[in-house]
Amino acid sequence: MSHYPQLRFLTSAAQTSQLAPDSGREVAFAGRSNSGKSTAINAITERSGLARVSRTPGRTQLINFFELAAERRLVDLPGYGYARVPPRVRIHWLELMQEYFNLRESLVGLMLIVDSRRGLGEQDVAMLEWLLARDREAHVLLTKADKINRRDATRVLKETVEACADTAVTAQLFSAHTKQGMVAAREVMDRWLS
Ligand SMILES: Nc1nc2c(ncn2[C@@H]2O[C@H](COP(=O)(O)OP(=O)(O)O)[C@@H](O)[C@H]2O)c(=O)[nH]1
Ligand SMILES: [Mg+2]
Repeated sequence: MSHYPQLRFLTSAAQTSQLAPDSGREVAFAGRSNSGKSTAINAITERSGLARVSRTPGRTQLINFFELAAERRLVDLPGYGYARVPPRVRIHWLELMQEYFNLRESLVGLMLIVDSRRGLGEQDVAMLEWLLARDREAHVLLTKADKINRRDATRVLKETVEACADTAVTAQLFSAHTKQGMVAAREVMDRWLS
């Protein structure tokens, strides 16, 4: 049983004219390709097939909208940072993201998905800066925490928190495999949506 019994796919947008109606509240998930974004969405919603876990990262350039409840949405933003993406796809991604962040009134917060083995990268920081410029909330999920030891986990969390020190951005460790941090992540999302 999902934590969101009414959860359903709404629509996909390849351009901003195709976005779901901009009413109510929505939380967006963003991150590098292969950071574990789809896996995190599936874990948090307890719907294994909702967002597709990909073996060929970087292919989808779509914004996917899911309805959690009436006027409450989860938004799966296209991943970034994949090396083998042609320049025109990269430019399309940039334009789509900038338009989305600039336009979206219903966007309340961003879940930034970061592989705990890599830590925050340049593009991740750019995403956070877009959000903060729009006065929205942001929370970093340091994923795949099951793949690193406790010492490295403590270090990457500390580094992330320090990098966000002058902002309201929060961060936590997360593992879809062990469910570490799953309830905490959902609480952040539910707080933003309420
Ligand atoms: N060990 C481990 N692997 C994970 C975890 N989350 C994702 N992965 C793996 O990382 C790869 C990329 O995951 P995916 O969700 O498709 O990433 P996305 O491209 O960001 O949507 C897949 O092989 C997942 O099985 C996790 O918490 N632990
Ligand atoms: Mg994905």
